[in-house]
This record gives sequence, C-alpha cells and structure tokens, in this order.
Amino acid sequence: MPTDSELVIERFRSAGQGQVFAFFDGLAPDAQARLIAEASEIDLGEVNRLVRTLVAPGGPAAADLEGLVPAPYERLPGHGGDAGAWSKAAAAGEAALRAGRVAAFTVAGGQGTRLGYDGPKGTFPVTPVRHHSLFQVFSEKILAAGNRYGRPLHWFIMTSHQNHAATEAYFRDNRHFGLDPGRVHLFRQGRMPAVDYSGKILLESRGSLALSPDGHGGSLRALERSGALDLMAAEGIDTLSYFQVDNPLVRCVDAAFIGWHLLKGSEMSSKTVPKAYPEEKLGHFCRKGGRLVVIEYSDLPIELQRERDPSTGALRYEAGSIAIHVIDRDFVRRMAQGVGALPFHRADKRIATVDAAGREVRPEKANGVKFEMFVFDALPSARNPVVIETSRADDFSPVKNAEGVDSPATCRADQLRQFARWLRKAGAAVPADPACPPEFALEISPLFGYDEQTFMESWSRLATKPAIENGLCL
Ligand code: UD2
Repeated sequence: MPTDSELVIERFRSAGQGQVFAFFDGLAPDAQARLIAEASEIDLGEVNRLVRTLVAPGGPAAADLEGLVPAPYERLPGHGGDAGAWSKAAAAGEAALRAGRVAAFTVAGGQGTRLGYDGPKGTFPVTPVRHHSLFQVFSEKILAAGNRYGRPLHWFIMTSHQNHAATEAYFRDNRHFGLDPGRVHLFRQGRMPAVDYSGKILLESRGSLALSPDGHGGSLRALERSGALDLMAAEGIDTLSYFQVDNPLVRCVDAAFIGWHLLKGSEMSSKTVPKAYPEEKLGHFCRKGGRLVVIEYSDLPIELQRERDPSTGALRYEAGSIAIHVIDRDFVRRMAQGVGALPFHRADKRIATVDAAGREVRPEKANGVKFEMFVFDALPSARNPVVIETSRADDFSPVKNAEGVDSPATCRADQLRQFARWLRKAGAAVPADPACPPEFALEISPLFGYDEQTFMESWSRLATKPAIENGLCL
C-alpha cells in the first residue's frame, strides 16, 4: 500500500508537476511533512486549467469588449440625483443597522509590496498627527457606528497566511481598540501556487511551494470556508459592507449606500467616483450583454479611457470603481459554492524561487505568473446590482505607493482637508488648505465624528468651542 505522501507525490508526477519534489529526499522528516501538507492544498486540475488558458502560448485572450457601454449610476443629489430617493435610502440603511443586519468586512490579505512597508498593511500609521494605524481608524469608525445605531457591529477581516498571526497579535496587543473581541473575526484567505512560464509550479525553497494569496475575489470562498457566513446567519446578519484595508477615508458602514442596496433588492452594490483623469488606475463600471461588469484600467484601451461626451465634456467611461461594495450574504454563499465561480486573472511577477541545484534565486524581472480572483467579477452574477455615486472627498484616498499619487502624503492631506471641511461647516476658522502649513496639527478621531453628520452632532454638543489657531486634536 502506498503511503499518503507517496500518493500526493504520484498525483503531482502524473500531472506533470513532479519537480515540486526534486529535493524531497534530502529534507528532514518534519520539512517533508510540511511540503506534503502544502502540496495537498493544491487543486492540480485547477492549476493545469489555468496554465492552459492563461499561461500557455497564445493566452490569455484580451478582454472581450464587444458591446461594451458605460454603466449608468445613481447620482448624488448635488449632481442631479433624486434627493427624495437618497433620503429614503438613508432611512432604510439606518433601520438595517439598528436591526443588526449589517457587518463590516475588510479585505486585508494583500502583500502591500508597492508601499514597501514591512508588516500587515492595516498596521501602517496613517493619520496626520496621532499616527494611528489604518486598523485603528476602521476600529473607531465601527465602534462609533455601533454606538450610534445601538447595535455593536461584527467586523470580518480577511488576512493571508503571511500576515494572519501578526494581524491577530496587533489587535490583541491593542485590546481591539475598544471593540468587543468576540465581534472581530479574522480569517485567512486561500492560496494559489505560482508557476513559471512553462506552467511548472515553482518552489520558494527546497521544502516549500511558492504560494500567494488568491486575490480579493478569494474572499467569497474564504467567507464560506471559514464559517463566517454561518456565524452571520446565526447572528441575523444578511448584509456585508465591504472595503479595502488601504483606504482610511472610507465610510465603513454608510447608511444611504446600504439602503440603496436593500431597497433595490440588489445582491451586490458598488460605489463610484468620476475618474479624476483618464489614466487614473481605477476599474470602470460598464454594461455588457445586459450585465454590470468592471473593466480594469489595464484592460480598457487608453483611447476609450480618454473618450469624452461631446455635449458635457465628461469622460465617457467616467464611473471609476473604488472597491467599496455592499454584498448580500446568500449571494456570497452561492458564489462560494461555485455557481458562477469567479475567473482567475494572470499577474506576471518576480517570484523568489530556487534553481535546479536548490540555490535561492531572487529574480530581477518577472519570472512567472500568479493567479488572482477579483471580487468585482461577481457583479455580472448579481441580481439587480446598483451603482451609486459618492464624493471622493468623503470616501476615497488610498495608500498604495511610498511616494507620489496614492501615498501616505496625499492621504494625509486628504484627511486634513476632510477635517477642515467639517470644521468650516461648523463655523470654525481654518486655513484654506490645512495641508499647507505642516505645523498645523489637525486630527479628528472617528470617536468624535466619523462623518460630517456625526461630527456636527458632537461639535454642537461642545459647551465651549476649542481654539484652533495652531490646530486641533479631538
Ligand atoms: C484595486 C482595484 C482598482 C481600484 C483600486 C481602488 C483590482 C484589480 N483593482 O486596485 O480597480 O478599485 O483598488 O483602490 O482590484 N487583497 C487581499 N488579498 C489579495 C489581494 C488583495 O485581501 O490576495 C486586498 C488588499 O489587501 C487591498 C485590496 O485587496 O485591501 C486591493 O488590492 P490591490 O492593492 O492589489 O488593488 P489595486 O490597487 O491594484
């Protein structure tokens, strides 16, 4: 009788992936066991299908743009939207929050390579004065919203194998920033093996596979596998408010957005902002064959990204995707169980590996392919998907790069502008551009106000208004 290990090795050999065990015999028994465990995670049928369709010569096919048109969206009242419909939506969202039907959901499994920060991205110090982390900002927004609606929120956070333990320790060490630890649920996303350009699964070292997170689209199956969906069902939660870990401006739960989603009977809804300029790196909301799709910036020809509406001068494909969604729990379950399963995308990357002699190789240029799923690929399968406009200044300023656009500096300036806007609205005198004098120390904790409305309410309750010549920390 072959042992379990022999069966795994044989499975890989017959799939043409036997190279994974090239150094097996020289490994210590515990390292052998670890490699076998990693290998057992791999769905070889899936990998070989992806190699055939995405890596083999000729593939992948360019995105099919036949019949593509810009998607319509619900405009903000200030931009011609129906103010009555927006206030109905806000009321419906508030009722859902008060009934405890909504949970927050953050995807935090990415590797954050562009930022060059060592550690889970959520621990990055992002606020202008107190240098609070992304996770602290979200925690305080979620805590404050729970207090406001009289129902503490559950918060699901998807991590990766790489950053799970560090993320868990961070929350523990910081006492979950005041949240009930029983309502903060961390779970790991799935992994996919990387392959070289001939489709062979790469080793990261002699005794381990080159595995990487399966993309934010992996969140749908990870929510199912981790038991998060069952927990939601048991707690009476049917709606997830989804956002990315890199965006401290996001309204973690936005009543009007949740209300639009619920009132339209939508299974997955999205926020959009008009693209700031044609080359901005956002996906585009479009319609194709009667369905809502997101076409990534890298897949939409630049001529189309630059096309303008002759009457208004606005970009024709102006509806940018900022990766903020509301998702129905049962829809996640359906998608996770494979109905309308998400496609994988190919990403060419530099992948640390070993050579034929088992020596470490740190390539200078891309040497292979990683496979990732994108959550927005679920939209075409969703019933009545709705897209609503949001104001960029109130929802979107991601930290992606160490410098330049979407960097800690631009995000800091956007936070300062938001705080200044709220103060000005309340009648306080603040500099025209608070980001200009760097010594102007301004920061407002989400516990004081996490959006304009909650800020104004807290401000009006202050018996003595604070002086703000040199800044203000609330
Ligand atoms: C994403 C969108 C882009 C736009 C932009 C807004 C894609 C392909 N593009 O760009 O259209 O909406 O965001 O900021 O999504 N993540 C995981 N696991 C993974 C990979 C990523 O949890 O395996 C998380 C990651 O931690 C982050 C988010 O997903 O919170 C976005 O990932 P990204 O930085 O790779 O996305 P980006 O900037 O290419």
